Amino acid sequence: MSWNFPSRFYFITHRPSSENGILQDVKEALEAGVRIVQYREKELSLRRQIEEAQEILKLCRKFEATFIVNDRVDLALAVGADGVHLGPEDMPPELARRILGEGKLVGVSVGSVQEALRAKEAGADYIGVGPIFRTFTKSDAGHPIGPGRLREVRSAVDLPVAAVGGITLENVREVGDAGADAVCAISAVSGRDVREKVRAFLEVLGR
Ligand code: TZP
Ligand code: MG
Repeated sequence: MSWNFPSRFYFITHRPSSENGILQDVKEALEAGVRIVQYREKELSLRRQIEEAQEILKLCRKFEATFIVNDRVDLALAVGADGVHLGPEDMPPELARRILGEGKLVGVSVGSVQEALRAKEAGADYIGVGPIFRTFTKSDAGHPIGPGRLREVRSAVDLPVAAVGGITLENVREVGDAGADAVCAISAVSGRDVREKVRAFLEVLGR
């Protein structure tokens, strides 16, 4: 394993619950100490996504943070992002790798040991594991797998692991103890006071 998350909180944008706008949210997360940001946009036109992603990339560069684009390999390449994050409905990771080359990061969502092994085989640089707990943020997230399954995935696959789904300040320690290298939390940090909420997570996680 050569690459690992540059911060233990992995920030994901979420327009529906943002009160101050995505750019402000990203800025606050970076100010709190986040060094990996994912642009996850399910509403805007591709043209608007390109414009917004370019702005987020500028912010990430200023803080020397890694910038990942969710779902779209073309958008990631077009704006010069550091990588993509792909789920089961997106481009297969092998094909994304063929397009992006070795110099970009490919993250893959998994929910089981088998899927994690497949992601490793496909050349993933990291895996997003979840949903750990019940989530209302992603309607098709599937059944919660729990910290136990997270631990199994962690010990079966030698890849950096980001845990996602229903993670809060109350349960994040348990998630860290189960072996997550980083955590993603959307509802627990979105809305207002993003900086303070993210900072509280980083305090528990230690970086
Ligand atoms: N992938 C799996 S669950 C999820 C994503 C993007 C949503 C996480 O949001 P929340 O609010 O932290 O449960
Ligand atoms: Mg996707």
